Amino acid sequence: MTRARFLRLLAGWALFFLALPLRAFGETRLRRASGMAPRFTVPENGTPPITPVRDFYVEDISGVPDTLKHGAADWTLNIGGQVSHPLALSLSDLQQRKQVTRVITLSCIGNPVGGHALGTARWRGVLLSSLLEEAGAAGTAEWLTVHGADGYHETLPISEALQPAALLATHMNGKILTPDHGWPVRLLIPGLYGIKQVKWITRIEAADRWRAGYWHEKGWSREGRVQVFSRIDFPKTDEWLQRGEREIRGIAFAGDRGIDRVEVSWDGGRTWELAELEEALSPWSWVFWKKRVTFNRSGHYNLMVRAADQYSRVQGGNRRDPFPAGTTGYHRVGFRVY
Ligand SMILES: Nc1nc2c(c(=O)[nH]1)N[C@H]1C(S)=C(S)[C@@H](COP(=O)(O)O)O[C@H]1N2
Ligand SMILES: [Mo]
Repeated sequence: MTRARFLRLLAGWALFFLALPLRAFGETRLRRASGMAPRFTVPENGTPPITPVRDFYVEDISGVPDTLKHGAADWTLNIGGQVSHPLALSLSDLQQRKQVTRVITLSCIGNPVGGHALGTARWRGVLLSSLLEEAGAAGTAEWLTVHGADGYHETLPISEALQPAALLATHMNGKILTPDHGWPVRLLIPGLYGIKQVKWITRIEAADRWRAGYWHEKGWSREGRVQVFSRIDFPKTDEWLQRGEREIRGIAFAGDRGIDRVEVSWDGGRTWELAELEEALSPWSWVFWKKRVTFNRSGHYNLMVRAADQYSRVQGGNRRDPFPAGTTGYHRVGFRVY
């Protein structure tokens, strides 16, 4: 080896080792910025219309707050700020108000393509609009900041909070909320991602100023509007199917905008075929799609799905990271027929 060649090699290795910590630094920075990690499991036997509480994904910044781990006899919900009649409500005050039930799908903004960090439940509670009216918040205030007992807070436009299905929920699928899903009270506002759906609520403040929430400070979306999402549940990746007639299926979701259509493609997105839609459980829930397919030929198949909402906004095809505004991109499944 010549001296020049040796020096060049040496320089190359030196650069490589110098670059290693830099690269690692870049990656942790990215991970810290986007660091949302919803916990979910993939159901074995398909997706039921209503997600059982034990299978419902969980996401929060530091778990159930200590103050709520052993009951909450003295829990109070304060509604204040720019209101004419500040309210301090106990849990029984809240339960004496008119109760409504809404089927609403909740999705984490960190849910990946094909992911299960979304679920649908029957939420029962009090309409947020009725409490805001009672407190006289509809005047000058434009924003609502909602605080959780863990220090988490989020701000949203009052107009969102006044929509007819926005709920302060105390019950999920007919039972009192479990601690990890926000007992005693959590927010549910159709159309918005989970970042806005504050759990363990202690205080709601009407204000004329917007305030950055926990995830927005880390670079996530300010509005948190749900993107059009669709997923293939059957077949699964690498599954083996017997030849013959089969029903492929999955779900689609677009927040409060409703699903207009779902299409599947077998050729990587060159051509699309309509799938059949089941009736939505509610205007705020996911929709199930299915399609009867006859597989005459054995071999490998690639299936892709996309959806459009009722405003004809077609799901984006570019596979974008969930950070910062929710994922786009088509779910693909490769499987075999024998
Ligand atoms: N108080 C509080 N509320 C919170 C959070 C949190 O960390 N603290 N996380 C939010 C996020 S990011 C999501 S996706 C949903 C998840 O609700 P779940 O755990 O009931 O599924 O709660 C939201 N509400
Ligand atoms: Mo989330």
